Amino acid sequence: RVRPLVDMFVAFVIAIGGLLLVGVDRDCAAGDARELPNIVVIYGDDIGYGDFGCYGGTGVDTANIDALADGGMRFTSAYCTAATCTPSRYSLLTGQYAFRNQAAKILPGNAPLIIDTDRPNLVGFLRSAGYRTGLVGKWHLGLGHADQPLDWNGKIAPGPAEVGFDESFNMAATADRVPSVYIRDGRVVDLDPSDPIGVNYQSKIGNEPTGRSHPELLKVQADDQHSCTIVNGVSRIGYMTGGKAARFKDEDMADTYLNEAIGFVRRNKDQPFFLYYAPNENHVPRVIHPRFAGSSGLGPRGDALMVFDWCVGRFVETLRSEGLEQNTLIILSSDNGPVLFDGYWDGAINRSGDHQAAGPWRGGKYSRWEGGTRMPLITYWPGTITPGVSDALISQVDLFRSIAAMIKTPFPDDAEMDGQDVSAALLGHTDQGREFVIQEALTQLAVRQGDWKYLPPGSITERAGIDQWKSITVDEPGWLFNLADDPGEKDNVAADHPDKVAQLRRIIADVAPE
Ligand code: NG6
Ligand code: CA
Repeated sequence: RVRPLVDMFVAFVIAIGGLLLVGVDRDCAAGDARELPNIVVIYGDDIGYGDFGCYGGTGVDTANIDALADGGMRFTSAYCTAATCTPSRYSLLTGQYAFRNQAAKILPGNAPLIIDTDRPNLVGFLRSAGYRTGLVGKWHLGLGHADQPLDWNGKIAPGPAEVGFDESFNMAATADRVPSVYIRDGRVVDLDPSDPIGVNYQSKIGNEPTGRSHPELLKVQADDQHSCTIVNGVSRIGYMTGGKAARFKDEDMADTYLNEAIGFVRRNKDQPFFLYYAPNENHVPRVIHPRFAGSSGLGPRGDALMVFDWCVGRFVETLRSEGLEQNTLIILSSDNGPVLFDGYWDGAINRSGDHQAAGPWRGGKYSRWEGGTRMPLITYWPGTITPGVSDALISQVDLFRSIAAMIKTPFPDDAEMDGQDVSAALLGHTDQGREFVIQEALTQLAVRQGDWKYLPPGSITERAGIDQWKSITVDEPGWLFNLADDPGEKDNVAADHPDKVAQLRRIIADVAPE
């Protein structure tokens, strides 16, 4: 008669022990929503490999980011998928190379959504896995349907919500493109219905001054493409009318996004959350809040980096004060390489001093050279990630699959398969990342494998200083560089290594069949 009671007691002890184990061991937590780590992606804009102090940047004090690198993993061979914004962001969220989607090119502010909402993506995946998902900052992946005009004065959909974000506070595209307003959960913030918004990228609408007609009204002079409607003393790409009360002030944008990011964390701290925090810095126009203006000595571009660093510091401090730091993985990176002049005469070229925004690498935004896509990448998770520096080869297209592996939730069978599981490298357990990385600039591809970098034949267009572009032709059989001997990609050694050229060319042909 005593036996069942003993059995029950033993079972009870085992059950309690099991529960305790689950409580302390994150590895046992699969499927238990309460044990999932929070995940925050902090995604800078146009920030280059060499911009932060921890990557050798001089002239800008990035103490907060340097502290993340000191306490986490800092990667030296991490790549965004493309040298411009839209394709990189597309790949990060979908796990698909952007060149597979014709629409994944730099989008105007009134472009339709380019993410297929019927396919799995990182955000929807995390939501299904039990996460509360939030977007704060730059979107630039399109809004609305392709076959019907978008009404900016009603519900703006499909967009972030249909991609999987429970909460969103974002601008439509870039700060230099209209409409210059914030959108919260699919509706323009502070919109006065009696002053409806109109947007046009083909021809002028309304009778407001433009950069072309009224350059004397501008805070910063702009090139022709950036000389349409003036909002907040800055002429933009594209025309807009109405929405006066809703228009943003560039000077306040960083604080606005930071406060939204902090608000998201505080609201959702009692459940696992995923936050995609995408500040505007270092994209143009670089219109700096007075308390940071002049803080770097490098002009507005350096000042914008100071702003970014300060925001990162405040954000991490919030995680710390909320007691979330030990249970939050932060992934900090950028969407494409640096650019000094990008439409506005803000002094970035003249005032860059010794600061090498792309670090030791050639080129920057828009280019297939290393500077276009080799990005700063820091992963930070105190207590879980042991601090270090890693040269593991990583592409941002890997994040979806790697995050799925980290939270031990099966990667959907029907998800895009361009990404690989490099979670062990991201957590600092190994220096082994992917075998090769594909780089894209303006739809043209390149490949890096080990020390080798190969650019297939074709022409390259790149920004060549103020208001200029230059075209370079890569001739047959393409250009090969040995990055160990020649990090600046100056010395084409294709003729000496025909086998290497053929092998790398084959990688591109396999990944992207003509
Ligand atoms: C380019 C703009 C540039 C910037 C870029 C998008 C011109 C000449 N250049 O077309 O200023 O807005 O698009 O940047 O208009 S990105 O980081 O969002 O890709
Ligand atoms: Ca960008």
